[in-house]
Order: sequence, then structure tokens, then C-alpha cells
Amino acid sequence: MTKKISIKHMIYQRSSALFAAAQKVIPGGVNSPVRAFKAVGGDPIFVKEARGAYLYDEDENRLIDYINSWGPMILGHAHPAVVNAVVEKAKKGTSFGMPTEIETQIAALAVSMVPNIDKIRFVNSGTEACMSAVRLARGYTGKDKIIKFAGCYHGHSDSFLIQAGSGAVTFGSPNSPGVTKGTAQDTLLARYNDLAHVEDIMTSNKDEIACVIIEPVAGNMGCIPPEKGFLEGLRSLCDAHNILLVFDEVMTGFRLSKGGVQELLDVNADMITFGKVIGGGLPVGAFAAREEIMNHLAPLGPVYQAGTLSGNPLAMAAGLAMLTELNDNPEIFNSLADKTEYLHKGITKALHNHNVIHTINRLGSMISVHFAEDKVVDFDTAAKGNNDTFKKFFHGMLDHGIYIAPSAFESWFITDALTYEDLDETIAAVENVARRL
Ligand code: KE4
Repeated sequence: MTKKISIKHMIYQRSSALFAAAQKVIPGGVNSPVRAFKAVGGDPIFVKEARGAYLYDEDENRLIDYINSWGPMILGHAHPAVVNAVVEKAKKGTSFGMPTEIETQIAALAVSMVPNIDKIRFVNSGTEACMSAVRLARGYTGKDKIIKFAGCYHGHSDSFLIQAGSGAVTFGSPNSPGVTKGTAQDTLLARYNDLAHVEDIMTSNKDEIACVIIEPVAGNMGCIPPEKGFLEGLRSLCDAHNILLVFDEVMTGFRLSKGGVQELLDVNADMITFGKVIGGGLPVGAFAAREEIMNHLAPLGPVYQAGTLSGNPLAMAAGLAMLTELNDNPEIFNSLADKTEYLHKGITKALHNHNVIHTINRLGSMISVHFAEDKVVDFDTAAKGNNDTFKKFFHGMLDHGIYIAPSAFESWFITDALTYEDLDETIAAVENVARRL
């Protein structure tokens, strides 16, 4: 039985005042564009604190959080294991710029959890991980070009801001100014889920392509799972053309399963990038591969990569606590998938009850609602979604105390802190909002 709830008539006065103040000293008032609500309109919400599945904003509103800092808070906000680890580590100093044992501990744990990797290098963001992975692929292969997919987002490094997804799309400037022609010419753009297109590009750029980099389950066009055979086909094409296959698992790593997409879908990549969950909410990215590739990295090999705060013990403590929780309790991944399936079924029913045209994509604990008639399988079909309907949906859900991605080109991120009561409240809100779409 659908739970009846009313609109909560939330107020956002303090958030709006804080946003006005922030805009005076921070470009756009935010430190990452997608937070500015440009794609949905209105002022962004300022969060005071968060616990479990809930955000508490500066106007004392409680919001059920379906973004979870864009993925890291898979166990819920302020998880005791992570908080305690960080507090204890901070008392002993936060960063030394020298090796520490905890880096080896989290590296060994990550290597034990993820297939096909012997070594891992820690950096400070997903962007840095993907940027470094591509440099390593180029250094290892001696080739300059890369293939990325329209709508996939690998962070804001120049090579990737070519029809990128996520925030870059919502700004209608897929190729960001500041990216030189020289850089752009080495990035070849393919259509997601289109093997024939990838093969054409490989054939036309014979022996020039260092790697293919892909979100093996896309999240930056909304959630778009790979069609059956797509990743396996990519693997075969990369083998045939002697090209490295890089899985950008910044979003999917340690979220879709212990071993990420490689384990979940049984497809092997040559290099994997991580972010988000691996840092437990602190700034951590990483890239990993088999030893013969990783040993090309400085100080062992000629490919340079470095970072003042890379592997700092404070961030390592958060990441190690998070990965340990997930490694010791793998049933969490099934629980997340079950909750996401329950949510999917509830939202579908609620929107169908009011004849709202939509399609929902879901894999594991990643899900997105597209107000489009056709199946969403790539950037072009994702872009056909009705953004006006999305905006109404977003603000309607917010009025019910439910925080979803402020853009149709994002995945929702389910946290295991969500209860089935939270899910029922969310589904009831969809039912209410659907009446007005
Ligand atoms: P960061 O540099 O933001 O840590 O990671 C970049 C990145 C790389 N690869 C994938 C698959 C990603 O999803 C991301 C970052 N994700 C976005 C959300 N779609 C971060 C949110 C933001 O830009 O503020």
C-alpha cells in the first residue's frame, strides 16, 4: 500500500542567503559546477551536517539523500567506522609527505578485492586517477591517441573534456574553452554501446591508439548499463588492435561489487581507475593494473606522476575503514541491489499511475529516471529526455524532502543506510509529484 505523505513546504532562506555570500568569493558560489543547480534552476541547498541516509540543511530541513556526495557514502553519512578511524588518525598527524604503513595496508586490501591488478597508485581525485592512467597508457604503449565515449565523464583533465558527461553537459559547452586543438585531436569520440563505431575508429587510426577509456557502467549520462556483449566486444577489439582497455570505475568501483564491474560482469580490463568509495568521503583517487604496466611509473619507470598529499594517512584511514567494512560484509552489495530494485519497481508504478512517459535504467545500486520514451542507451538517447519534466520532478521531490541528482545527466547513488521506510516515503513522494508532471 503506497504510504500517503504531503508536501513538506520546505523553506530554504538560509541556504539562499549563504549562496549569495558564497558567490561573492567563490565562482558561481560552488566548488564544483553541478552543485549550483544550473540544470534544474533555483538556489543550491547548503548542508549543515549529515548522518546515515539523511542530509540536514541550513534551514533545518531533513532530506533523504540519493546522491551521497556523488557516490562515496555507500554506507551512509558519518559511518562510525570511518569517523572513528579518521579521528584517531588525525590525532597522530594528517600528512607527512613520507611513506606510511597504512598506504600499504589499503593498497594490499584493494588489490585483494579487485581482479587483474597487482599494484595500485593513490592520488587525490578521480580526475587525477583517470588523467594519470591515460598518461601511463600512452607511456607504456608509445601511442598518443585515446578513445572515449560521448557522454562519459572521466574528470576535468583536458583530454576528457570532449563531449564529456556529468556537469559538462548541463553547461551546453561539451568542448570546454581552454582545451587546445592539439589536445582535442588526440581524443577520438565513440558512441556508447556501439561496437561497430569503435571498430571503425580503431581501423582508421591504426597503431595510433594507446587506450580506450570507458565507464563500464555509465553514470554521467544518467545510468546507462552496457548492452549485452558490448564490454566483451570492446575487450576483443582492444586485444586485436593492441590497445589497452581502461575501466573508469571511479563511480562503480567498490559499489557494484567488491571487485567492481570486472567481477560483476566478468570482463577484464587492463587498467582500472578509482575514486569516491575508495576514499570513504575523503579526497582519494587511484589507478591500478598488472605489474608490467604499473612498473612503468616513476620512480621505477619513465612515466612521471606525483602528488603532495597522495596517500596521506588521514585519507587512507577513511578509505581503509570503508573498504574493510565492504570487504568484511559483502552481503551489503546484495542489500544495495535489492533496495534499488524495490525503488525501481515503486517509481515505475507511481509514474505509470499518472501516465508519465519515462524509462528507468538500473544496475546494482545505480539508477536514474529518464523522461524519455525510447530506451536510453547512449548520450544521444539520454539527451532526448524531457528536461522540463525533469526539473519539475526534481523540485517536486525536493518539496517532499527527497534529494535526487540536480541533473538528468547523473546517476542516483543508493546508500545502505536507506531503510525500506525511506524507500516507501520516496515512492509516495513520486506518486504525489507525478500528478503534477
Ligand atoms: P573527481 O575528480 O570528481 O573525484 O572524479 C572525476 C570522475 C571520474 N570518473 C567518473 C566516472 C566520475 O563520475 C567522476 C566524477 N563524478 C561526478 C558526478 N558525476 C562528480 C561530481 C562533481 O563533478 O561535482
